[in-house]
Amino acid sequence: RDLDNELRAGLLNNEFLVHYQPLVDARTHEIVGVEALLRWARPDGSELGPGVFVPVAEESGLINPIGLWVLRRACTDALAWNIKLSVNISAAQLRNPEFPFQLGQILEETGFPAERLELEITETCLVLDPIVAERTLDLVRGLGVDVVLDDFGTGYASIGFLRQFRFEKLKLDRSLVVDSASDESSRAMMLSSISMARALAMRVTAEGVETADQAAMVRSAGCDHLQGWLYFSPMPSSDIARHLNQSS
Ligand code: G
Ligand code: G
Ligand code: MN
Ligand code: NA
Repeated sequence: RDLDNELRAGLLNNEFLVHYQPLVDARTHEIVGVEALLRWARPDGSELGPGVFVPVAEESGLINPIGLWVLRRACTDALAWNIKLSVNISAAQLRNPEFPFQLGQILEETGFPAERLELEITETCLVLDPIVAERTLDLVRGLGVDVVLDDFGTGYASIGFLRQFRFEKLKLDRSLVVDSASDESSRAMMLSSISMARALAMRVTAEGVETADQAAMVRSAGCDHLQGWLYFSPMPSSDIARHLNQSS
């Protein structure tokens, strides 16, 4: 409850910020996109990550205005970058019937091209209320925005589930990437996830790539895009602009 009041004040007082982590092409290592990651710089000088406060904001519904703030901020920051932008969306946002219309409004206000935006959702967003989720995702796609299944390999997402929702992309969870470098059964699961994604015409990103060994393995397994500390850590928007200028 206390944290919830602080979050409410934080939104009014502009205490949130968005960092961006690049995704690179698995072959060329060029930056092909960024993932927007929310941070909270509190008045006492401490910084909190979304893992701590997003669950609280989800419970109170405050994630709805916070999530819209993130989208507006990220679409504004990334407007001049000629790459994809991924934004994480939580279950409560996906359940909000207003969401697709608010998203359309933000695209219009900021002038951000819908084809460059992707929304990252997790399977928990979908299992709670698959019918509402499917309708919302249809409206989102109608705007021209892609949908990405995040954290794949941590939960229970079945093949039927992937067929039903037809994601444009799949993100292999960090734990799967880490474990498959050392463990045979994790590697088998990763390889079958990738071939399944291919069969369904989905692109695949490996996240949490920290070592050259992991990178070699996920690349040879057929991942299209790589993300992780080996390449880039999350950084402020001004640093992204600098990296993009250097590589062009
Ligand atoms: O950046 P960090 O590792 O602290 O992120 C922890 C979790 O918070 C990740 O699962 C990430 O998907 C989620 N997250 C980051 N930014 C946002 C955001 O803007 N909205 C939502 N709903 N989740 C976010
Ligand atoms: O759940 P989601 O995939 O959205 O979470 C992304 C989170 O993973 C971000 O908070 C980011 O800080 C973190 N992250 C990004 N790259 C790495 C990495 O190479 N290793 C680890 N341990 N975490 C990472
Ligand atoms: Mn994510
Ligand atoms: Na993830």
